[in-house]
Amino acid sequence: MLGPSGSGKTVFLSSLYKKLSTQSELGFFLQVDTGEKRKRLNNIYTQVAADEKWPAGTKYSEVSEWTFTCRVQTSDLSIYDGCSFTYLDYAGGRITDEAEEEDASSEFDDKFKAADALLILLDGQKICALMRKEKIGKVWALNNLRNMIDVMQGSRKPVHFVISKWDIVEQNYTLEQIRDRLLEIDEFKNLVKLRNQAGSPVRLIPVSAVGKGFAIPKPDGSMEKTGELPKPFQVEVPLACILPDMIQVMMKELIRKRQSELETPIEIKPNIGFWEFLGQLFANGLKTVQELLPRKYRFADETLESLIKWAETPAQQKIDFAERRTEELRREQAESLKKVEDEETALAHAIHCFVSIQNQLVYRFPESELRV
Ligand SMILES: Nc1nc2c(ncn2[C@@H]2O[C@H](COP(=O)(O)OP(=O)(O)OP(=O)(O)O)[C@@H](O)[C@H]2O)c(=O)[nH]1
Ligand SMILES: [Mg+2]
Repeated sequence: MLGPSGSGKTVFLSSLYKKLSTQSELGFFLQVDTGEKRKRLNNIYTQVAADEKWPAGTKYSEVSEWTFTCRVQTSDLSIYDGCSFTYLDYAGGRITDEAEEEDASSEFDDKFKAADALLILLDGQKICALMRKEKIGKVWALNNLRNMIDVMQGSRKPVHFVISKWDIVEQNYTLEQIRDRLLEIDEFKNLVKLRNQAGSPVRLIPVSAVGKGFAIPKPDGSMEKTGELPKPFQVEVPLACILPDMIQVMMKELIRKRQSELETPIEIKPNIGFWEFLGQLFANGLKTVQELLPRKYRFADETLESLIKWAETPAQQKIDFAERRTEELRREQAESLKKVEDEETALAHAIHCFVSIQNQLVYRFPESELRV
């Protein structure tokens, strides 16, 4: 997660954990790797929810890694691990501030290079300032946003933009208005364009760690708590988008490579199904694709198949059918839960849950998938 100071990384992390650490209708839950870390996250969240003050900004020397395991519980109460992911928390100044020479840490930069996916956190308050044409909004676009785009330029990894503090933003602006304004920024537009051309989805995902009515922005930029209880909004969505999108990128890459090896590339005709196309491209269809994928992405055929089907659905169609898909996906999710009996089937179920969450995003915010 790339985000400058004050953009909401630490609060988001605690709220994500709070929402996903207990069983819910989402179909999976998270466990953090150690008991100490669990207590730490619970304490941060308690401070967010109940204290007058917000947690302090993260210190420059504090770089922490949080490994979460995504787990599934079956009807006989057995629990299986589906997949795990690691979230990096750090002081946002590391991305934007000029470091003292001895401070410049290449170890930290290497962590970004090693990440499987990048999330760019856009500070909702700064976005509001940009919409109001205020100076801090312009500085944000010229400096913070620019720095973050620079970090991930040249990378082929999936990237999504996450808008923090949506509870504040939504009172004044729609996602459509914000998308249009961001696309006026050349660097932003170019990034989306390049990604689109490469067939890699880029999303704009609104989240709120605390939900509507929890805080009121003060003129000095601080947030006053109202005393309401927090209701985290869409904090699980960025996580749910990463894995399905990663597979999509990888599949496209495999196809591109294979096409370039062939003397006469195979055309994708509108009337030919994707499976037929794969069959023509790779002698043994899915089996060959499996062998070409890096080991950690060799999911069960069924899982891969449902992901590819979803990835190949044109964006407009996803929007048009989102409502109908909700029911269908819920059924598929219930079916995949029944089949859970080991780690592989737990992962398959987790992926079904992720696709359902992604579909919900498309339904609520059709403009979240960025296209230029
Ligand atoms: N209204 C609202 N305010 C939020 C939300 N999330 C964070 N904030 C505000 O933003 C401030 C900064 O959030 P942090 O999570 O500490 O920011 P950070 O990115 O970790 O900042 P550094 O640690 O300095 O890099 C908080 O103290 C809150 O005032 C949110 O979802 N809604
Ligand atoms: Mg922090």
